[in-house]
Amino acid sequence: QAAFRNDLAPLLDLVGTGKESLSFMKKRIRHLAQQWLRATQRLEQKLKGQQGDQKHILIHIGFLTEESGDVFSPRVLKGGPLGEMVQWADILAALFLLGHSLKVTVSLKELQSNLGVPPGRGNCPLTNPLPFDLIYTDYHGLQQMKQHMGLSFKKYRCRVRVIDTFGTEPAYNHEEYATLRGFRTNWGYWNLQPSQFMTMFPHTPDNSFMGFVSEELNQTERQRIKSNKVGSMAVVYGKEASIWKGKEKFLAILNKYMEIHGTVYYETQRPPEVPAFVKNHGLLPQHEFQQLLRKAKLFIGFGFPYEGPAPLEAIANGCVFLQARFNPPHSSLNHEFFRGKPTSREVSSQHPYAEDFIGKPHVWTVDYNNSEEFEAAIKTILRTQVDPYLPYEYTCEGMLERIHAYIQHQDFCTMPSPPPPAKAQSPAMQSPPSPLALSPNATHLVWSPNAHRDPQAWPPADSLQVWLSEGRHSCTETCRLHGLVCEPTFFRFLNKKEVFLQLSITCDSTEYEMNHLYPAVAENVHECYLQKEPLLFSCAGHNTKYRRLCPCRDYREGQVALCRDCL
Ligand code: U2F
Repeated sequence: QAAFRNDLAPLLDLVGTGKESLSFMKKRIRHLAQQWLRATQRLEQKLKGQQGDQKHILIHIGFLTEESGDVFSPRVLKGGPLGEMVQWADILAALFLLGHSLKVTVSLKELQSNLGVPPGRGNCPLTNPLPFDLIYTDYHGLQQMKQHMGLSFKKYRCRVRVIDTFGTEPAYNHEEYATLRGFRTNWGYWNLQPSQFMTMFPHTPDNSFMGFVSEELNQTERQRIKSNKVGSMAVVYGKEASIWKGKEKFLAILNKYMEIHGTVYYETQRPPEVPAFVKNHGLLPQHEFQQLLRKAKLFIGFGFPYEGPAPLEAIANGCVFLQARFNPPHSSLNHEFFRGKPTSREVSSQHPYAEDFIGKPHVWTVDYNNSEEFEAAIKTILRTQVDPYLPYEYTCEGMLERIHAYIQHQDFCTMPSPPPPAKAQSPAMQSPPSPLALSPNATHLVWSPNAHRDPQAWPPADSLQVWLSEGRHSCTETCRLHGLVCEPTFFRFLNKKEVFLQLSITCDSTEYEMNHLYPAVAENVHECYLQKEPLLFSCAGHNTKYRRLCPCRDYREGQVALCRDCL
């Protein structure tokens, strides 16, 4: 049984020293400790003693190893990316508080010794069984494990969880398919279960949503912040000077209405990209940055960085976030930053989560090419009152609840057992045909009340609804349009010929093929297709030629990763 912990100090000793990135993470853990501890107590009460098993967990942060170049650590104090470190610090805190036994490694040598690879020996199977139930790592770490575990990598890869900021879609994960169909990637094809990849935001439901946390406010702090807001103060999103380049026009408009602040890193003098009328504080320690956000009315993004933590922190501290709409959307097909990333996701603004999951009055997404629209948005924001807001999934309790559910329920090592082969039974012994799992409900299918419900299945299958997509929509979008979320583990229930029939779809032919858009129907030619390769079941992806069969489910308010009965 995992006993929830009530002290984060011992975790700090596990994390190690000697890198700016590690100091940043420890500082963050220390600063958020009280908030984490309160959340752990709340979750403990909610679970009423059902804490589940304690796991032995290895956390190998590959991008911080010298062997992978460790390009981030030297940039921690220079305005470089911090989002990944924010997330790893929070993962460490959550796993530790949930009572698991942790080992943390940030070098190849430590990795080898923890895995049980004798020094100097590479690429051989492990001599002893792997001493960890779970390994959290990233793409760099995955590569290192593959190189040093020989054949054991294949055996144990079901225990791995890959922290993958922007996500990996199934079409890019399947080696043979990706190679044949040109889903090129810099990060390799790993043939993992797509839910083994864990993202920073709920990007594609094919992956698990890991997330991170933001600082939370109590009632008194909320009141204090509201009364101390400086109505005319704006903070620009961007700690590196390059982000400000070419933004003079917007800054000039903004300067007509607001006092502009920045937190841009500099060495000795103001970076030329930052105009003189901007009050630049230099890169601030994280908690001082939060203090600045508490005073500001507006947090404004100029298009980069994509999908970072700062807008959530700003909104949680009562700012309005103003950001650019991307038209056409940015993606790996048309934009350098995303090129080679294993996703075709279309990024419709600097922060699609803020746009889609939060929206107005907290988030304004406007066309920056249209100066009038930009200026009008600023004027309206100045007149708008907003309260601090943090979605539950980004609170400590929300993150603990989600990780706890994943650890107790996600099992990629035991495959669901296939139905017994019909031929093995004599006709007399054959059981009566089981009732169809799904039943029609005017526009879609729902789980049949009399169908067998596997009590072990997670998420529980009775939250399933099957909807048919329009050709222009992926299953992710189709489910969202119905107030639901795509649930890839349910594809197996609808990858059946009779489901087309139940949806009154005429199939002149039905083929099993490898295609990440299947099951689907090419309606005009009455051709139906089923999925031949379960690893290719994908919420992502659309093509006007097909209407897809989409497995959707409900979700808990503010916690999209979990269905209503998922705890
Ligand atoms: C994202 O990385 P970034 O580090 O650029 O993301 P930000 O949203 O700017 O913020 C990361 C943290 O930096 C902190 C702030 C955030 O939690 O509190 N910070 C600070 O400590 N001092 C300051 O003066 C200003 C901010 C994303 F997270 C990465 O995954 C991507 O690789 C990257 C590029 O898209 O963007």
